[in-house]
Amino acid sequence: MAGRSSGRVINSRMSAIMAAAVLALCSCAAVTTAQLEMDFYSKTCPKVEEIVRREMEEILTVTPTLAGPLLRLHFHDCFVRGCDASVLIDSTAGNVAEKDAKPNLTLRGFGTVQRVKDKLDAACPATVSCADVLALMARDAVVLSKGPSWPVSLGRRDGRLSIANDTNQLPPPTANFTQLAQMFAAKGLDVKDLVVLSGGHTLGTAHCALFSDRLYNFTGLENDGDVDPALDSAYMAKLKARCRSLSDNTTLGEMDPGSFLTFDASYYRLVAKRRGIFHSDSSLLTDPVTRAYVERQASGHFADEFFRDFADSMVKMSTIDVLTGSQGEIRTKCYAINNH
Ligand code: HEM
Ligand SMILES: *[C@@H]1O[C@H](CO)[C@@H](O)[C@H](O)[C@H]1NC(C)=O
Ligand SMILES: *[C@@H]1O[C@H](CO)[C@@H](O)[C@H](O)[C@H]1NC(C)=O
Ligand SMILES: *[C@@H]1O[C@H](CO)[C@@H](O)[C@H](O)[C@H]1NC(C)=O
Ligand SMILES: *[C@@H]1O[C@H](CO)[C@@H](O)[C@H](O)[C@H]1NC(C)=O
Ligand SMILES: CC(=O)N[C@H]1CO[C@H](CO)[C@@H](O)[C@@H]1O
Repeated sequence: MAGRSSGRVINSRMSAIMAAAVLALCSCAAVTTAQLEMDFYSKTCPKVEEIVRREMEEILTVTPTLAGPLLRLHFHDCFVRGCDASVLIDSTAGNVAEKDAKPNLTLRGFGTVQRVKDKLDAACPATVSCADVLALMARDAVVLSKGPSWPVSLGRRDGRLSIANDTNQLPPPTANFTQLAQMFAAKGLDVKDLVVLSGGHTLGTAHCALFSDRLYNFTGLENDGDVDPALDSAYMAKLKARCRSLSDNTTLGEMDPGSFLTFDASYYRLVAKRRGIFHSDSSLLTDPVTRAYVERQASGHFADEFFRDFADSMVKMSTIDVLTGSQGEIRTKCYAINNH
């Protein structure tokens, strides 16, 4: 704790020095940067958190299965061009956006983000960014699924670019530990963040097509025996009964069967039993540090610790490369950049 807050003091001092240096060097007064703040909207939209929470309660009451997708949207946003709501932008005639890249095919919840944004704009027009809306909705999705809460500092600005190719910064489900650790490090997240945030897979569902290589085509042979040896064989039989072929791209499986709507530590029990759904999940057993964390959590006695860790890592993830100050814009429609 002490380390973190003194780090923040040093950071803000350094950014003050850097800002002074930038001002001295150029006349680029047009772009100013700032820190995110807890009370960023206290004067301009004091009820922002209340409004988001109330909408989220309604959304998840009607459609509880949206908790997972809304958490995942924030993850995909932050890993690609920073948490700037670029994940929400539609492609245009001249540009293929992130949404239309392969990893997007399975994203959901876009409509509810706009619904919350519209509610906020009715209360405080053109004030709250879509990026902040995503960060708040992800937090509330976890809270309302009985998971931990965390403070969401605000003041993110919305980006004006969304490029399909940039989604290659998202780890694929086939990733091994080395790739995962590298892709997280590239976003300023460490191996502990990796094992902790992977616990987000306690919520939601996955398409067979994203893990059926483990059942039928692990080495490219395309037959029933070509299976991932890292997957528990009893569990494999269950998954094969559900995902009947390599070409099935419509069937879904619960990632944490039996409690996929509840945020808890049971993900680690699954992974420890070699029942993680993706190769990326099972690869957490191949590194001694992440394996130790998985096994500790699998014991079921340290859920409070996982909750605190998840909150801390989400605070880190939700500030990756944010735009602030006069960077970017406050979008009106989350799915399109503003017309100037
Ligand atoms: C470690 C690297 C990660 C990989 C390789 C990965 C991969 C995936 C894949 C392939 C899906 C299935 C999507 C579908 O078939 O519909 C998925 C779902 C999901 N992921 Fe991850 N993910 C990772 C990290 C994270 C993180 C950091 C979070 C959030 C903290 C997260 C939250 C989720 C959630 C909640 C779902 C369920 C979405 C739904 O129900 O539609 N994932 N992930
Ligand atoms: C796509 O991204 C990769 C790596 O991030 C980069 O090397 C490549 O040049 C990009 N391709 C295009 C067409 O921009
Ligand atoms: C992890 O995957 C990368 C890319 O596919 C590969 O080059 C590397 O050898 C793999 N590492 C291990 C330890 O399997
Ligand atoms: C099976 O795996 C190979 C090698 O990874 C790949 O080229 C092929 O497209 C896969 N087949 C299917 C049907 O996905
Ligand atoms: C799913 O598979 C069907 C039939 O194989 C194919 O026509 C369709 O384009 C696929 N959909 C996606 C999203 O890949
Ligand atoms: C939700 C969403 O925008 N899905 C799009 C993902 O990309 C495909 C094309 O690759 C589109 O058809 C989907 O509409």
